[in-house]
Amino acid sequence: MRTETMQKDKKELDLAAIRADFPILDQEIEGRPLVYFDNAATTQKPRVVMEAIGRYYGEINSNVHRGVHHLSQKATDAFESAREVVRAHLNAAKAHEIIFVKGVTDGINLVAHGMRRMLKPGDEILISTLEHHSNIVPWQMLCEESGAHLKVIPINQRGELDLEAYRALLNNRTRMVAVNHVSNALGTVNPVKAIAEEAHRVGAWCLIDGAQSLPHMQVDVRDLDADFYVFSGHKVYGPTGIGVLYGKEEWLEKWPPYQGGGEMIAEVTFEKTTYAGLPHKFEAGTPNIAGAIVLATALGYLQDLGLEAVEAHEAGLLNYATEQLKDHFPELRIFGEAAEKASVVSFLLGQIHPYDAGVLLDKMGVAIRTGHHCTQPLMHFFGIPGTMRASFAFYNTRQEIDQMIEALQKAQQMLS
Ligand code: 7TS
Repeated sequence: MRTETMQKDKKELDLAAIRADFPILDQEIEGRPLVYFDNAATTQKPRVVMEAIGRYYGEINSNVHRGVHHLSQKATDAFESAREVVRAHLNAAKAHEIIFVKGVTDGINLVAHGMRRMLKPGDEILISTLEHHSNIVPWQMLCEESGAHLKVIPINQRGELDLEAYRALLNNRTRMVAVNHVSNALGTVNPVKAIAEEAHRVGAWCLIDGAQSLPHMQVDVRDLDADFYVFSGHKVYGPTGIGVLYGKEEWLEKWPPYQGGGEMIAEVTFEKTTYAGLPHKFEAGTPNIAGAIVLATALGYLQDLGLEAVEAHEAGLLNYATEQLKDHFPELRIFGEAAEKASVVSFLLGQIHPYDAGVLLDKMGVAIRTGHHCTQPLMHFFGIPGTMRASFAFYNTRQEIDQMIEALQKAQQMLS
Protein backbone atom coordinates (compact mmCIF):
# COMPACT_ATOMS: atom_id res chain seq x y z
CA MET A 1 0.00 0.00 0.00
CA ARG A 2 1.90 3.06 1.24
CA THR A 3 4.81 1.05 2.49
CA GLU A 4 7.47 3.29 0.92
CA THR A 5 6.24 6.43 2.66
CA MET A 6 5.70 4.85 6.05
CA GLN A 7 8.80 2.77 6.29
CA LYS A 8 12.19 4.32 5.59
CA ASP A 9 13.77 0.93 5.92
CA LYS A 10 13.02 -2.25 7.81
CA LYS A 11 14.18 -0.86 11.14
CA GLU A 12 12.86 2.68 11.23
CA LEU A 13 9.32 3.98 11.00
CA ASP A 14 8.52 7.26 9.27
CA LEU A 15 6.75 8.91 12.18
CA ALA A 16 5.63 12.02 10.27
CA ALA A 17 3.88 9.89 7.64
CA ILE A 18 2.39 7.61 10.27
CA ARG A 19 1.06 10.46 12.41
CA ALA A 20 -0.57 11.99 9.34
CA ASP A 21 -2.59 8.77 9.16
CA PHE A 22 -4.02 9.39 12.66
CA PRO A 23 -5.87 12.72 12.55
CA ILE A 24 -7.09 12.40 16.14
CA LEU A 25 -3.52 12.82 17.39
CA ASP A 26 -3.25 16.26 15.81
CA GLN A 27 -5.18 18.26 18.41
CA GLU A 28 -4.67 20.29 21.54
CA ILE A 29 -6.09 19.53 24.95
CA GLU A 30 -6.24 22.56 27.27
CA GLY A 31 -3.88 24.41 24.92
CA ARG A 32 -1.21 21.67 24.85
CA PRO A 33 -0.55 19.07 22.14
CA LEU A 34 -2.38 15.86 22.94
CA VAL A 35 -0.08 13.09 24.15
CA TYR A 36 -2.02 9.83 23.94
CA PHE A 37 -0.42 7.26 26.25
CA ASP A 38 -3.51 5.13 26.95
CA ASN A 39 -2.98 2.68 24.14
CA ALA A 40 -3.36 -0.40 26.35
CA ALA A 41 -6.95 0.71 26.98
CA THR A 42 -7.66 1.34 23.32
CA THR A 43 -5.68 2.44 20.27
CA GLN A 44 -6.40 5.23 17.82
CA LYS A 45 -7.55 4.44 14.30
CA PRO A 46 -5.69 5.18 11.07
CA ARG A 47 -7.46 6.91 8.20
CA VAL A 48 -7.64 3.66 6.18
CA VAL A 49 -9.70 2.11 8.98
CA MET A 50 -12.10 5.03 9.16
CA GLU A 51 -12.42 5.09 5.39
CA ALA A 52 -13.07 1.35 5.27
CA ILE A 53 -16.02 1.80 7.68
CA GLY A 54 -17.50 4.44 5.36
CA ARG A 55 -16.89 2.28 2.31
CA TYR A 56 -18.60 -0.72 3.84
CA TYR A 57 -21.75 1.22 4.73
CA GLY A 58 -21.63 3.34 1.59
CA GLU A 59 -21.11 0.53 -0.90
CA ILE A 60 -21.82 -3.02 0.24
CA ASN A 61 -23.83 -2.95 3.51
CA SER A 62 -26.04 -6.02 3.64
CA ASN A 63 -26.57 -9.07 5.81
CA VAL A 64 -24.24 -12.02 5.34
CA HIS A 65 -24.69 -15.70 4.49
CA ARG A 66 -28.37 -15.38 3.63
CA GLY A 67 -29.07 -13.26 0.61
CA VAL A 68 -29.12 -14.34 -3.00
CA HIS A 69 -28.76 -10.72 -4.00
CA HIS A 70 -25.69 -8.89 -5.10
CA LEU A 71 -24.93 -6.81 -2.02
CA SER A 72 -25.38 -9.74 0.33
CA GLN A 73 -22.91 -11.71 -1.75
CA LYS A 74 -20.41 -8.85 -1.64
CA ALA A 75 -20.77 -8.41 2.12
CA THR A 76 -20.41 -12.16 2.63
CA ASP A 77 -17.30 -12.30 0.46
CA ALA A 78 -15.73 -9.36 2.32
CA PHE A 79 -16.63 -10.86 5.72
CA GLU A 80 -15.16 -14.26 4.83
CA SER A 81 -12.08 -12.63 3.28
CA ALA A 82 -11.57 -10.84 6.59
CA ARG A 83 -11.59 -14.21 8.33
CA GLU A 84 -8.88 -15.34 5.92
CA VAL A 85 -6.82 -12.19 6.65
CA VAL A 86 -7.00 -12.94 10.38
CA ARG A 87 -6.09 -16.58 9.77
CA ALA A 88 -3.02 -15.57 7.79
CA HIS A 89 -2.06 -12.91 10.36
CA LEU A 90 -2.10 -15.47 13.17
CA ASN A 91 -0.79 -18.28 10.95
CA ALA A 92 -3.73 -20.47 11.98
CA ALA A 93 -4.14 -23.66 9.96
CA LYS A 94 -7.75 -23.12 8.90
CA ALA A 95 -10.02 -20.12 8.42
CA HIS A 96 -12.86 -21.82 10.33
CA GLU A 97 -10.67 -21.84 13.44
CA ILE A 98 -11.18 -18.06 13.48
CA ILE A 99 -14.37 -17.15 15.35
CA PHE A 100 -15.51 -13.53 15.30
CA VAL A 101 -16.50 -12.41 18.79
CA LYS A 102 -16.96 -9.04 20.50
CA GLY A 103 -13.49 -8.99 22.01
CA VAL A 104 -11.26 -10.76 24.52
CA THR A 105 -13.89 -10.78 27.26
CA ASP A 106 -16.42 -12.39 24.95
CA GLY A 107 -13.88 -14.89 23.61
CA ILE A 108 -12.81 -16.09 27.06
CA ASN A 109 -16.44 -16.43 28.13
CA LEU A 110 -17.08 -18.52 25.03
CA VAL A 111 -14.23 -20.88 25.94
CA ALA A 112 -15.32 -21.12 29.57
CA HIS A 113 -18.84 -21.91 28.36
CA GLY A 114 -17.52 -24.58 26.02
CA MET A 115 -15.79 -26.31 28.91
CA ARG A 116 -18.86 -26.37 31.17
CA ARG A 117 -20.00 -29.87 30.42
CA MET A 118 -16.59 -31.49 30.44
CA LEU A 119 -15.39 -30.39 33.88
CA LYS A 120 -15.70 -32.61 36.93
CA PRO A 121 -15.52 -31.59 40.58
CA GLY A 122 -11.85 -31.50 41.57
CA ASP A 123 -10.60 -30.52 38.10
CA GLU A 124 -8.30 -27.52 38.06
CA ILE A 125 -8.02 -24.32 36.04
CA LEU A 126 -4.75 -22.44 36.23
CA ILE A 127 -4.46 -18.69 35.73
CA SER A 128 -1.78 -16.24 36.90
CA THR A 129 -1.47 -13.32 39.30
CA LEU A 130 -1.01 -11.06 36.26
CA GLU A 131 -4.45 -11.58 34.76
CA HIS A 132 -6.98 -8.98 33.71
CA HIS A 133 -10.37 -9.51 35.39
CA SER A 134 -11.68 -10.87 32.10
CA ASN A 135 -9.27 -13.80 32.42
CA ILE A 136 -10.24 -14.39 36.07
CA VAL A 137 -13.98 -13.97 36.50
CA PRO A 138 -15.22 -16.30 33.70
CA TRP A 139 -13.08 -19.10 35.20
CA GLN A 140 -14.36 -18.38 38.70
CA MET A 141 -17.90 -18.63 37.39
CA LEU A 142 -17.04 -21.89 35.63
CA CYS A 143 -15.46 -23.29 38.81
CA GLU A 144 -18.50 -22.35 40.87
CA GLU A 145 -20.78 -24.21 38.47
CA SER A 146 -18.63 -27.28 38.01
CA GLY A 147 -16.88 -27.81 41.33
CA ALA A 148 -13.49 -27.29 39.65
CA HIS A 149 -10.78 -25.34 41.49
CA LEU A 150 -9.05 -22.16 40.39
CA LYS A 151 -5.28 -22.13 41.01
CA VAL A 152 -3.00 -19.15 40.57
CA ILE A 153 0.57 -19.06 39.25
CA PRO A 154 2.52 -16.69 41.51
CA ILE A 155 4.89 -13.94 40.35
CA ASN A 156 8.09 -12.42 41.73
CA GLN A 157 8.59 -8.77 42.73
CA ARG A 158 9.71 -7.89 39.21
CA GLY A 159 6.34 -9.04 37.90
CA GLU A 160 7.57 -12.22 36.22
CA LEU A 161 5.75 -15.53 36.43
CA ASP A 162 7.34 -18.07 38.77
CA LEU A 163 7.82 -20.92 36.33
CA GLU A 164 9.04 -23.36 38.97
CA ALA A 165 5.83 -22.80 40.88
CA TYR A 166 3.88 -23.16 37.63
CA ARG A 167 5.40 -26.58 36.98
CA ALA A 168 4.62 -27.61 40.55
CA LEU A 169 0.98 -26.59 40.14
CA LEU A 170 0.46 -28.68 37.01
CA ASN A 171 -0.96 -32.16 37.51
CA ASN A 172 -3.30 -34.63 35.85
CA ARG A 173 -6.36 -32.70 37.14
CA THR A 174 -5.30 -29.51 35.32
CA ARG A 175 -7.70 -28.91 32.42
CA MET A 176 -6.84 -25.38 31.34
CA VAL A 177 -3.95 -22.94 31.72
CA ALA A 178 -5.14 -19.43 30.83
CA VAL A 179 -2.55 -16.66 30.86
CA ASN A 180 -1.95 -13.36 29.16
CA HIS A 181 0.82 -13.00 26.63
CA VAL A 182 1.62 -9.48 27.79
CA SER A 183 0.42 -8.01 31.09
CA ASN A 184 -1.69 -4.89 30.59
CA ALA A 185 -0.76 -3.52 34.02
CA LEU A 186 3.01 -4.22 34.07
CA GLY A 187 4.02 -4.91 30.47
CA THR A 188 5.60 -8.29 31.32
CA VAL A 189 5.95 -10.54 28.25
CA ASN A 190 5.23 -14.08 29.38
CA PRO A 191 6.97 -17.14 27.91
CA VAL A 192 3.71 -18.49 26.56
CA LYS A 193 5.26 -21.01 24.21
CA ALA A 194 6.99 -22.77 27.12
CA ILE A 195 3.83 -22.40 29.23
CA ALA A 196 1.73 -24.09 26.54
CA GLU A 197 4.27 -26.87 26.16
CA GLU A 198 4.19 -27.61 29.90
CA ALA A 199 0.38 -27.50 29.93
CA HIS A 200 0.23 -30.02 27.09
CA ARG A 201 2.57 -32.33 28.97
CA VAL A 202 -0.20 -32.94 31.55
CA GLY A 203 -2.95 -32.97 28.91
CA ALA A 204 -4.28 -29.48 29.71
CA TRP A 205 -5.32 -26.83 27.21
CA CYS A 206 -3.62 -23.46 27.00
CA LEU A 207 -5.53 -20.25 26.33
CA ILE A 208 -3.47 -17.17 25.59
CA ASP A 209 -5.02 -13.76 26.18
CA GLY A 210 -3.43 -11.79 23.36
CA ALA A 211 -5.12 -8.44 24.09
CA GLN A 212 -1.75 -6.79 24.70
CA SER A 213 0.49 -8.87 22.46
CA LEU A 214 -1.11 -8.70 19.03
CA PRO A 215 -0.71 -4.89 18.81
CA HIS A 216 3.02 -5.13 19.51
CA MET A 217 4.48 -8.28 17.95
CA GLN A 218 4.08 -10.92 15.30
CA VAL A 219 2.09 -13.79 16.77
CA ASP A 220 2.08 -17.29 15.31
CA VAL A 221 -0.50 -19.45 17.05
CA ARG A 222 0.88 -22.64 15.56
CA ASP A 223 4.41 -21.87 16.65
CA LEU A 224 3.12 -21.09 20.16
CA ASP A 225 0.96 -24.21 19.93
CA ALA A 226 -1.86 -22.30 21.63
CA ASP A 227 -5.12 -24.19 21.90
CA PHE A 228 -6.92 -20.86 22.10
CA TYR A 229 -5.75 -17.32 21.43
CA VAL A 230 -7.99 -14.28 21.87
CA PHE A 231 -7.61 -10.64 20.93
CA SER A 232 -9.68 -7.45 20.66
CA GLY A 233 -9.93 -5.41 17.45
CA HIS A 234 -9.93 -2.06 19.21
CA LYS A 235 -6.47 -2.66 20.67
CA VAL A 236 -4.98 -3.38 17.22
CA TYR A 237 -6.10 -0.12 15.61
CA GLY A 238 -9.48 -1.54 14.57
CA PRO A 239 -13.02 -0.82 15.79
CA THR A 240 -14.60 -1.66 19.14
CA GLY A 241 -17.11 -4.50 19.37
CA ILE A 242 -15.08 -6.95 17.27
CA GLY A 243 -12.47 -9.47 18.32
CA VAL A 244 -11.28 -12.94 17.54
CA LEU A 245 -11.18 -16.28 19.24
CA TYR A 246 -8.75 -18.64 17.55
CA GLY A 247 -9.30 -22.23 18.63
CA LYS A 248 -7.96 -25.51 17.37
CA GLU A 249 -10.54 -27.19 15.18
CA GLU A 250 -10.36 -30.48 17.07
CA TRP A 251 -11.58 -28.78 20.28
CA LEU A 252 -14.08 -26.33 18.83
CA GLU A 253 -15.77 -29.07 16.85
CA LYS A 254 -16.61 -31.00 20.00
CA TRP A 255 -18.15 -28.11 21.86
CA PRO A 256 -21.80 -27.14 22.07
CA PRO A 257 -22.76 -23.72 20.64
CA TYR A 258 -22.29 -20.66 22.83
CA GLN A 259 -25.58 -19.00 21.91
CA GLY A 260 -28.63 -20.19 20.00
CA GLY A 261 -30.27 -18.30 17.14
CA GLY A 262 -29.99 -17.61 13.46
CA GLU A 263 -26.81 -18.32 11.49
CA MET A 264 -25.63 -21.13 13.79
CA ILE A 265 -28.06 -23.84 12.71
CA ALA A 266 -28.17 -26.56 10.08
CA GLU A 267 -31.88 -27.35 10.53
CA VAL A 268 -34.54 -26.28 13.03
CA THR A 269 -37.79 -28.01 13.93
CA PHE A 270 -39.72 -27.54 17.17
CA GLU A 271 -38.56 -30.98 18.21
CA LYS A 272 -34.86 -30.69 17.49
CA THR A 273 -32.23 -28.39 16.03
CA THR A 274 -29.00 -29.45 14.41
CA TYR A 275 -26.11 -27.04 14.38
CA ALA A 276 -23.99 -25.56 11.65
CA GLY A 277 -20.32 -26.44 11.41
CA LEU A 278 -17.40 -24.21 12.30
CA PRO A 279 -17.12 -21.26 12.45
CA HIS A 280 -20.86 -20.48 12.19
CA LYS A 281 -21.81 -22.68 15.14
CA PHE A 282 -20.24 -20.02 17.39
CA GLU A 283 -21.49 -16.95 15.53
CA ALA A 284 -25.21 -16.80 16.33
CA GLY A 285 -27.16 -13.85 14.99
CA THR A 286 -26.05 -11.09 12.65
CA PRO A 287 -22.36 -10.62 13.34
CA ASN A 288 -20.43 -7.36 13.49
CA ILE A 289 -19.93 -7.43 9.73
CA ALA A 290 -18.37 -4.01 9.30
CA GLY A 291 -16.22 -4.61 12.39
CA ALA A 292 -14.75 -7.83 11.00
CA ILE A 293 -14.08 -6.35 7.56
CA VAL A 294 -12.45 -3.27 9.02
CA LEU A 295 -10.43 -5.31 11.51
CA ALA A 296 -8.80 -6.92 8.48
CA THR A 297 -7.95 -3.43 7.20
CA ALA A 298 -6.34 -2.58 10.54
CA LEU A 299 -4.26 -5.76 10.53
CA GLY A 300 -3.22 -4.96 6.96
CA TYR A 301 -2.05 -1.52 8.11
CA LEU A 302 0.05 -3.10 10.85
CA GLN A 303 1.53 -5.61 8.39
CA ASP A 304 2.42 -2.79 6.00
CA LEU A 305 4.29 -0.98 8.74
CA GLY A 306 6.14 -4.19 9.55
CA LEU A 307 5.89 -5.66 13.02
CA GLU A 308 9.65 -5.81 13.43
CA ALA A 309 9.87 -2.07 12.88
CA VAL A 310 6.91 -1.50 15.23
CA GLU A 311 8.53 -3.61 17.92
CA ALA A 312 11.88 -1.86 17.58
CA HIS A 313 10.32 1.61 17.77
CA GLU A 314 8.16 0.73 20.77
CA ALA A 315 11.09 -0.90 22.59
CA GLY A 316 12.99 2.38 22.09
CA LEU A 317 10.07 4.34 23.56
CA LEU A 318 9.77 2.02 26.55
CA ASN A 319 13.49 2.21 27.33
CA TYR A 320 13.56 5.97 26.94
CA ALA A 321 10.48 6.48 29.15
CA THR A 322 11.85 4.15 31.83
CA GLU A 323 15.24 5.93 31.87
CA GLN A 324 13.72 9.40 31.90
CA LEU A 325 11.32 8.55 34.71
CA LYS A 326 14.14 7.09 36.83
CA ASP A 327 16.47 10.02 36.09
CA HIS A 328 13.98 12.75 36.90
CA PHE A 329 12.23 11.20 39.88
CA PRO A 330 14.46 9.40 42.40
CA GLU A 331 11.42 8.60 44.56
CA LEU A 332 9.54 6.96 41.68
CA ARG A 333 8.67 3.25 41.95
CA ILE A 334 8.22 1.26 38.79
CA PHE A 335 5.89 -1.76 38.98
CA GLY A 336 6.95 -4.39 36.51
CA GLU A 337 10.66 -4.74 35.90
CA ALA A 338 10.63 -7.99 34.00
CA ALA A 339 13.51 -8.83 31.69
CA GLU A 340 11.00 -9.00 28.82
CA LYS A 341 8.56 -6.11 28.61
CA ALA A 342 6.36 -4.51 25.97
CA SER A 343 5.03 -0.97 25.67
CA VAL A 344 3.81 -0.39 29.26
CA VAL A 345 5.35 1.48 32.16
CA SER A 346 3.44 1.52 35.45
CA PHE A 347 4.60 3.65 38.36
CA LEU A 348 3.89 5.57 41.54
CA LEU A 349 5.45 8.87 42.45
CA GLY A 350 6.17 9.28 46.19
CA GLN A 351 2.92 9.57 48.13
CA ILE A 352 1.02 11.17 45.24
CA HIS A 353 -2.30 9.52 44.52
CA PRO A 354 -2.31 8.28 40.89
CA TYR A 355 -5.74 9.75 40.26
CA ASP A 356 -4.65 13.26 41.33
CA ALA A 357 -1.59 13.12 39.10
CA GLY A 358 -3.69 11.73 36.22
CA VAL A 359 -6.12 14.66 36.45
CA LEU A 360 -3.27 17.19 36.43
CA LEU A 361 -1.52 15.44 33.54
CA ASP A 362 -4.75 15.61 31.57
CA LYS A 363 -4.78 19.38 32.09
CA MET A 364 -1.36 19.41 30.43
CA GLY A 365 -2.50 17.36 27.44
CA VAL A 366 -1.15 14.00 28.62
CA ALA A 367 -3.57 11.05 28.64
CA ILE A 368 -2.47 8.18 30.87
CA ARG A 369 -4.52 5.62 32.77
CA THR A 370 -4.62 5.54 36.55
CA GLY A 371 -6.09 2.95 38.90
CA HIS A 372 -6.06 -0.84 39.13
CA HIS A 373 -6.25 -1.49 35.36
CA CYS A 374 -8.79 -4.28 35.96
CA THR A 375 -6.08 -6.27 37.74
CA GLN A 376 -7.09 -5.91 41.39
CA PRO A 377 -5.44 -9.16 42.57
CA LEU A 378 -2.16 -7.95 41.03
CA MET A 379 -2.48 -4.62 42.84
CA HIS A 380 -3.12 -6.55 46.07
CA PHE A 381 0.11 -8.49 45.46
CA PHE A 382 2.04 -5.20 45.42
CA GLY A 383 -0.05 -3.83 48.31
CA ILE A 384 -1.17 -0.76 46.34
CA PRO A 385 -4.57 0.47 45.17
CA GLY A 386 -3.33 1.31 41.69
CA THR A 387 -0.65 2.91 39.53
CA MET A 388 -0.15 5.51 36.86
CA ARG A 389 0.30 3.76 33.54
CA ALA A 390 1.72 5.06 30.30
CA SER A 391 1.25 2.66 27.39
CA PHE A 392 2.77 3.27 23.99
CA ALA A 393 1.90 2.68 20.36
CA PHE A 394 4.03 2.93 17.21
CA TYR A 395 2.76 6.49 16.56
CA ASN A 396 4.17 7.80 19.84
CA THR A 397 7.42 9.78 20.02
CA ARG A 398 10.23 10.62 22.44
CA GLN A 399 9.11 14.27 22.43
CA GLU A 400 5.79 13.10 23.82
CA ILE A 401 7.63 11.29 26.61
CA ASP A 402 9.48 14.55 27.34
CA GLN A 403 6.10 16.32 27.57
CA MET A 404 4.89 13.67 30.03
CA ILE A 405 8.01 14.08 32.18
CA GLU A 406 7.58 17.84 32.24
CA ALA A 407 3.91 17.48 33.13
CA LEU A 408 4.78 15.03 35.92
CA GLN A 409 7.31 17.48 37.33
CA LYS A 410 4.66 20.20 37.45
CA ALA A 411 2.10 17.82 38.95
CA GLN A 412 4.60 16.83 41.61
CA GLN A 413 5.27 20.46 42.53
CA MET A 414 1.55 21.13 42.80
CA LEU A 415 0.75 18.03 44.85
CA SER A 416 3.62 17.94 47.34
N1 7TS B 1 -7.05 -8.93 28.75
C1 7TS B 1 -6.10 -8.00 28.79
C2 7TS B 1 -4.66 -8.40 29.01
C3 7TS B 1 -6.45 -6.65 28.62
O1 7TS B 1 -5.50 -5.72 28.64
C4 7TS B 1 -7.82 -6.30 28.43
C5 7TS B 1 -8.25 -4.87 28.34
C6 7TS B 1 -8.75 -7.33 28.36
C7 7TS B 1 -8.34 -8.63 28.54
C8 7TS B 1 -10.19 -7.07 28.06
O2 7TS B 1 -10.35 -6.66 26.75
P1 7TS B 1 -11.78 -6.24 26.16
O3 7TS B 1 -11.48 -5.66 24.83
O4 7TS B 1 -12.62 -7.45 26.12
O5 7TS B 1 -12.32 -5.22 27.12
N2 7TS B 1 -7.41 -3.98 29.01
C9 7TS B 1 -7.64 -2.69 29.29
C10 7TS B 1 -6.71 -1.87 29.90
O6 7TS B 1 -5.57 -2.20 30.23
N3 7TS B 1 -7.24 -0.65 30.07
O7 7TS B 1 -8.49 -0.66 29.60
C11 7TS B 1 -8.77 -1.92 29.11
